[in-house]
Amino acid sequence: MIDTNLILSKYKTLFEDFLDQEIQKLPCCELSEAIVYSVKNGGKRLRPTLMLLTADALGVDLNKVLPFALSLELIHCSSLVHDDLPALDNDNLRRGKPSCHVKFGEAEAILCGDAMLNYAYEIASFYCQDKNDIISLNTLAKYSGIFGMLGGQYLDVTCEKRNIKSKEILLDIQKNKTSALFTLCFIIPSILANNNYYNNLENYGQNLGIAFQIVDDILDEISNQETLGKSIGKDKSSGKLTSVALYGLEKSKEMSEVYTKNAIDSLKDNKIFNNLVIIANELLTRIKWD
Ligand code: GRG
Repeated sequence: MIDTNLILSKYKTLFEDFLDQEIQKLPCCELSEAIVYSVKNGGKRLRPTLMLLTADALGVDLNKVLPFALSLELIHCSSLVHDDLPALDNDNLRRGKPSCHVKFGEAEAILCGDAMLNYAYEIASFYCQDKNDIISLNTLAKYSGIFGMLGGQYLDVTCEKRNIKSKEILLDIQKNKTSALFTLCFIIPSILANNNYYNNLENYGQNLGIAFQIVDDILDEISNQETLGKSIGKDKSSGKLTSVALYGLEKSKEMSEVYTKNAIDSLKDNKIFNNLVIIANELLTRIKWD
C-alpha cells in the first residue's frame, strides 16, 4: 500500500528547507525564539505539503507556492498558540511539548501568535509578483479571518459558553474553524495554475476538512495523550459542541466516511489527483504521522 508519508515526504523536505531559510532572517530575540519553538515542534505539516502536492499535480512551479505554503503553516501554528491559551482551550501540551504560554508566559504567547500571523503575511506578500499571487494572498487572508478560521473559532467559543447544541451551527464551525485552512491547500494551487479545477478542488478541500475535524473529535474521545501529543477528553469535560457530543461515536465515524467519499467524488476520477484520493482515505485512519 502506498503510504501518505511517502507521498508527502518530498514536499516536507522542500517545505522544511524553505522554512529554515526564512526563519534565519528573524531578529535574534526571545520573541523569535518563541516563534521558532511554536513552528518547529513536530507538526505534521499536512497543510503546506498538501498545497505543494496539489501544485505539483497541476504543474505549478513549486518555488511560487512555497511562500504561500509557509504562510499557511504559520497561520495554522499561530492559531494553535492562541488556541492553547487559558482563555481559550487552556491546554498545557501541544505536539507533546509544553504549550507556548507554558514555556514563555501568557502575555508572551499572545504576542508570539500575533507576530507569527503578521510574519505569515509578510512572507507571502514579499514574494508576490503577479495578479494570481495577489489573488492567492487575498484568498489566504479571507479564509483565515472572519470569513473562515477565526469566524469558526469565535462560533466554537461562544457555543461552548452558551451551551448551544445545533447541527447547523456545528457544521458551520467545522466548515470554518478547520475546513477553511484545508480548502486553501487546494484552491491556492488552482488560482496559481489558472485552470478549471477550482470548484472540484474547493469541494474536495471543504469535505476533507470536515472529515478531518470529525476524526479529530473522535480521537479526542478514544485516543491517548501520548499518541496525540495534547490533552485528551477535554471536549467532553468542557461541554464543547463537537460531532461526538451531538451524534455519538458510531454516527461520527459514518459521517467522516461520507465526507471523505464526497471529497473523493469531487475529483471526478481525474488521474492527476490520484494521490489526493489516497490521502483522503488515509486521513480517515490517521493516528499520528512523523
Ligand atoms: C491567531 C489566526 C489566529 C487565530 C486564532 C484560536 C483560533 C483563532 C483558531 C483555532 C482553530 C483551531 C484550533 C482549529 C483546530 C484545527 C485542528 C484540527 C488542528 C490540528 O491540526 P493538525 O492535526 O496539527 O494538522 P499539527 O500539530 O500536526 O500541525
